Amino acid sequence: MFDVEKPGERDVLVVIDPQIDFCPGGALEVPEGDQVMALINALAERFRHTVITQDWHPRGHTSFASTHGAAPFSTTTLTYGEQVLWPDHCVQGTAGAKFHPLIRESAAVRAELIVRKGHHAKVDSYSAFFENDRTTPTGLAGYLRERGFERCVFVGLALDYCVRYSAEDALALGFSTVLVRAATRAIDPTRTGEEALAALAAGGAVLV
Ligand code: VGL
Ligand code: ZN
Repeated sequence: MFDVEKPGERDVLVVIDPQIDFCPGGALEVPEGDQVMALINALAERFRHTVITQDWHPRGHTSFASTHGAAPFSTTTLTYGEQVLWPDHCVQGTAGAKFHPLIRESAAVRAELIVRKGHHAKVDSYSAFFENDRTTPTGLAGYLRERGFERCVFVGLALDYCVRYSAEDALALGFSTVLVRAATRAIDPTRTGEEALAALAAGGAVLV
């Protein structure tokens, strides 16, 4: 069994979107989002390998409610299917798109790769592996395979969107998939957060 205290050479810590806009006071806040940062840093010190994703949208991105003159948290149908419309967040180069200060000082210093996603103006990307059209790859799967990693250990924000989609894709791609529950938080903990945990457990992810 996987022991999170003793990660091996083929295990990689995948830190999803530890950004200021997803923390309390940010543009798309995740309740208690800031509370995962210290634990993520502690994990990154134990892992031999860490990669981080960064939500990184151009202004006027198709996932922004403002782009469509719609209300934040409403949904719309885009060319690739249903899309939740978010408040403007993680705009490229803005303060809110930066990593949380604790991450900047520690996990981000150790990270071997930073994957930016959501940079195509007309496609959103929740998953670290595929954009929301479910076909455009970010390149992460190829990177991890080429480096010989076998197990992805997920932490970060938000459990019900980017962490869930990333972990589900990791399972589908054949990686052993672990979620460290204490190092993630959901945008909606009681509804979509619980659904995410149930779906990941049912899909074969190990929750620790
Ligand atoms: C995320 C919604 C929009 C996330 C990113 O990191 O979970 N959620 N963009
Ligand atoms: Zn986003």
